[in-house]
Amino acid sequence: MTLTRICSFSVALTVALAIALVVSTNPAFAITQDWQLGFQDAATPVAERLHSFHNFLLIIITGIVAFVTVLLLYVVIRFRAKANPNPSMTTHNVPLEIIWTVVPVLILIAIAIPSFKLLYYMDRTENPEMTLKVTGYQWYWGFEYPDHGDISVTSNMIKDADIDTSKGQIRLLSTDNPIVLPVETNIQVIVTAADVLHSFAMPAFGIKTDAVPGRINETWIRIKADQVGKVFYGQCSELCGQGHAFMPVEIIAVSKEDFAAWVEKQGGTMPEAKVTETSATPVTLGSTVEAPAADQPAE
Ligand SMILES: [Cu+2]
Repeated sequence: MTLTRICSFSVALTVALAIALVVSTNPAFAITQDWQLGFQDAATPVAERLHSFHNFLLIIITGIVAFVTVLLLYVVIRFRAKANPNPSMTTHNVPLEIIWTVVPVLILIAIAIPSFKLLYYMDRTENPEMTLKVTGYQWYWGFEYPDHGDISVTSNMIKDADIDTSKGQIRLLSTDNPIVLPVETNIQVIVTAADVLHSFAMPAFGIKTDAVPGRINETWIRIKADQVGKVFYGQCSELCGQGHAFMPVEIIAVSKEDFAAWVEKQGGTMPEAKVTETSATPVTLGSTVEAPAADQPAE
């Protein structure tokens, strides 16, 4: 096999691999599909950016793997004992050594800059319109809506025997109390745990945040407008004991109007227009968020 052939074969393989991994399916439900390649569809801007960062890295690593493979094959064939009976005694090549030091450094810088930008983007939303408090328990999730009259919802997995597929329930993922979130809303999510470590993960939202007893971690969600009516599933992602695999998260994305109706049904109240006084709520952690709703009780 000539070097040109090896090269073109590697390039073809690289392109095919990249296309196969980048192309994602378009599931009707926001869950992982059989034979799916790639991620679940992105339902938030964070997930969108994570996917494009992933695709960017995929191109870089595919290029590196292809380059190293071609180089190795070339060396193995060209410099084998039969083809090259008198090996060169060269031990140093200054320009080459500079290149193979500088190029990897440049590649790492090219990765680090978008990586840090994304990390800070994912960290928190500057203008939260509402807060969702998530608490991990052994082995279920508690959700509170402090801005909506302290609604509190406990979500347990539906047991296998009680799963009703005619209602669209999914084994190991459906819960008895799915939580409801509005689309097009900056939702500040604060995550904690009441017993051991858990992790609140929702693949379609691009979030996975550790739930640590005695501490509050923060993340955020803004569900895109075209996701109305979709049901999203996530799971605890920190080994938390015997029931770890049985504490799914089920979130239904609804329009703002439907969310207000749901809040009312839960016995909560929609917050009035936000006041501009300084927030006294500890959950804001010294951020520059707007003050909480006027009817939010002091904590
Ligand atoms: Cu857990």
